Formats: sequence, structure tokens, C-alpha cells
Amino acid sequence: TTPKPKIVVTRRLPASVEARMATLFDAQFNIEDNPRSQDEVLAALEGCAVLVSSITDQLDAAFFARVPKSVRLIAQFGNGVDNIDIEAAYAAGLTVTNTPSVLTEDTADMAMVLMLALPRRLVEGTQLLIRDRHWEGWSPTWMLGRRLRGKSLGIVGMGRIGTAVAQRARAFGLNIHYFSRNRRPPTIEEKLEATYWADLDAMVGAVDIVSLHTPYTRDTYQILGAERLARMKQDAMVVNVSRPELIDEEALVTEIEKRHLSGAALDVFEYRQGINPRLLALAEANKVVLTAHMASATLEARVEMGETVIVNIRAFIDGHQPPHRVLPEVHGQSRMAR
Ligand code: 8YV
Repeated sequence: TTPKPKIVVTRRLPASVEARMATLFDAQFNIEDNPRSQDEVLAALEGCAVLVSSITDQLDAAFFARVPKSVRLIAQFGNGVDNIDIEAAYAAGLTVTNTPSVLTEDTADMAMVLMLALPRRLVEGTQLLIRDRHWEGWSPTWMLGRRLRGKSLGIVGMGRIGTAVAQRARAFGLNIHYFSRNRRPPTIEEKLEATYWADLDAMVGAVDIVSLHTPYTRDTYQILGAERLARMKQDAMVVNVSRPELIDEEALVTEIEKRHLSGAALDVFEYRQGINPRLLALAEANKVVLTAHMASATLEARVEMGETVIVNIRAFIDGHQPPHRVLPEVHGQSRMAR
């Protein structure tokens, strides 16, 4: 029998996924689940064919310059691949895959949770009771929020996740607008009752909520920058379940502090140099709702992501085209491409 392919998995995965990987592959797991340095990953990879990476691994050009010759595939556990220099990977003769689709619906659900949480004062309502341990009781003007129905939603990036958000948002009575690299066919636009905008500046200035669903590539860095934020409607709101780098966070904070924007609901924000204290202050004042990169964090999605990684690895090892190959010309230029 041929020996099992050697793989390195950089982070802990659900037990059922690791168990299946252990039967199919000669797998090295990261029992401590600590984010590993590039040197540690490179050392572990010696003689291995596949790296199962995730967002916490920085796989840049320097990494691919040093990656052992035995390594042929980077199988990302995740949809976003902004931690990988895709061009450098292919230039070094490697293939890159990801795990799209299986996290689409859960991520879209979280976008709706966030979109509703702020205007319907979800976090504030809970915190109040925890703080006071007491409630005076209902009154007609108690905790009035604002309704979502009838408002307009501007989706930036109408791919799988953006489309799933549009479907949900329709059911909540929102009017759907979108900007996207690729305009969707008329049948899809009709089904979603979505209005396409070729001009992002114009769309951003016309909607009540801007929600980001584009990957972080070279073209999307701070796609919601200071100028666009300044163009947004009075009392408009921002939702982000994608990547922090899509927003000029300082400018966002300023627009909320100035009471131009009503707030933001963010699953992603800068944290590596510390979470912005002004952002936290706005969260304390219930102008901002923060969750910490949880949009796809369901057990079901994580298991399916693991299964998708396995499907990609097996196809690749068997000499077939892995089903979820990431190609720079389709995905967009990697943010790290020079
Ligand atoms: C994960 C994600 O938390 O898939 C993505 O792009 O952001 C999340 O599903 C993480 O990236 C796993 O690597």
C-alpha cells in the first residue's frame, strides 16, 4: 500500500474532523492550538505534502521562498484567503484551496443578527437587566428602537454571502441595493429585487445600511474609506462580517462620534495592536455592537469546512483538480501581491 500523505494542520479543528484526518492522512495536529510562527510551521512541514492553514497563518512571499519542496498544496480552512500570497504560492508551484459555500448561510445569518441588534437595542436591553437586577416594568415609550423594515440596504459584494444576505434582508422588508465586481444576471436581480449600482460612491450615499461582503484583496483595502463614510446618509449604519481592513476604522469611529452615522455592527475590527478604545467606548454607549469574528462560528459550519478541506486534499493527492481551487484571476489579486 502507498504511504498516507503527510499533512500539517496549524490549528485545532473539531474532534470529528481531526479523527477523520487521522485515518486518511499521516497528520500532525497542533494540540496546543496556539498560533504558530512561520519558522515553526516551516519546520513542521519538512517532508510533508499538504499544509492545512487558517487565517492566523501568515503565508507571505517570504514563506513561499522557504517552503520545503515536498509541500504541494495549501488547503485553507476558511473562505477568506487574505493571509496567503496566492500569486507567490502558485509561482512556487503550489496549489491553494479554500472552503467556500459551507459557511455562507451561517455568515449571512450573523449579518442579520448584527443588522437587527443595533436598531432593536438587543445588547442594551440585556445589559440593563444585568446591571439593575430589577425592572420597573413596561411603558409605551420603553426602549424604543428603530424598525428595519422599509429601510434600504446597500450590499458591497454580491457573491455567495452577499446573495444570502439579500435573500434574508428581503424577508425583513429591506430594499436591496448592491455594488459588485460582477453584475448579477437580470433573473437573479429580479429574484432578489436588487438594484445594481455601477458607482459605489453613489450607492453608499443613498442607502440606510452598508453591509460588506467582499473578500479582502488588493482592490478592496479600505473600500469603505473616510470619503465614502463621509458621504453616507445621516443616521446610516455600517455592518461588517468580512474583514476589518475593508473599513477605515478611525474614520468610522469619528463619523459615529460626530453623530453623523447612527452606529456600526462589526464582527471584525482591528485588534492586533489592541482594540481601538474609542470603538470600545462607542460599544459601551450602545452605538456599536461588537462580536469577535464569530460570523461563521457554528459547529456545523466548522465540521463542514473540515470536510471540505479533506475533499480538496484527497482530490489533489489523487491527481484531480481539487473542487475549491483559489485562482488569483478569479478571486482577485491577493492583498500581498506586489
Ligand atoms: C474563519 C473566516 O473564522 O472563512 C473565513 O474567511 O473568516 C472564518 O470562517 C476563519 O477564517 C478560519 O480560518
